[in-house]
Amino acid sequence: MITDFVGITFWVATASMLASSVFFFMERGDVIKQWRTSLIVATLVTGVAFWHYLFMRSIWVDTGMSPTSYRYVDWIITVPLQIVEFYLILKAVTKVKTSLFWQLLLGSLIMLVFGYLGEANYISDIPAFILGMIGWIIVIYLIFFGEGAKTSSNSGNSSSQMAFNAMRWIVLVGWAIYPIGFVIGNLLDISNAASTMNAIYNLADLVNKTAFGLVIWAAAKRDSENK
Ligand SMILES: *C/C=C(C)/C=C/C=C(C)/C=C/C1=C(C)CCCC1(C)C
Repeated sequence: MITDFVGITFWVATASMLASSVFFFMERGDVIKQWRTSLIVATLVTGVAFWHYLFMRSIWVDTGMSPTSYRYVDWIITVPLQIVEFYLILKAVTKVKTSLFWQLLLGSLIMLVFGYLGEANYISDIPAFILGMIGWIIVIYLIFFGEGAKTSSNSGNSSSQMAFNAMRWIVLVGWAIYPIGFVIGNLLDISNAASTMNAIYNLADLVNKTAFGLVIWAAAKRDSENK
């Protein structure tokens, strides 16, 4: 239905996830070997999201309810894959401690598990939100000040540093769209809270999955041309 604005955002996100997947997959052959896995993982991120968006969209259009479980199942797969990307783009050019990967993973899982427990009403929204924020802050700390930041600045590869830098700003600014959606959908008492929250989450996924992959693609191309 054309009057269902939120339904349209689900539709656009579905199409974009498919288009991005095809693009990243096709481009993988056009970059040097070290970057290929990163492009394949970018394909997996948008591909897994495409799959979930097919279901999320029909739940929204058919029932008018938030597809909370599908959304969190999608995030619990795609966010760790993006964490893998941070690790891979460093590993493509330098030595990285595997503990960095586990710490990033732990932070992102704390964020998502508490977000879900709040949205699915297993625990109250405010503690869920605060604990979720702590998980996100752990990730931000690691990539801006901790082990991740150190490894990137010591890598001596400008393409990898460019990608790392753009990706961490996506995690700071792009990821900030999600807690805004959570607050609007769960903490504020406004009308159309569920619609607004879903439109915001859909926009956030577009930025954070497609743009995130594009940044990796751009760095991979640049590094391949320099070789
Ligand atoms: C592809 C999907 C992505 C990148 C999903 C990211 C999700 C978040 C950054 C969620 C963040 C949240 C908080 C920081 C606080 C608690 C509520 C959440 C789970 C919405």
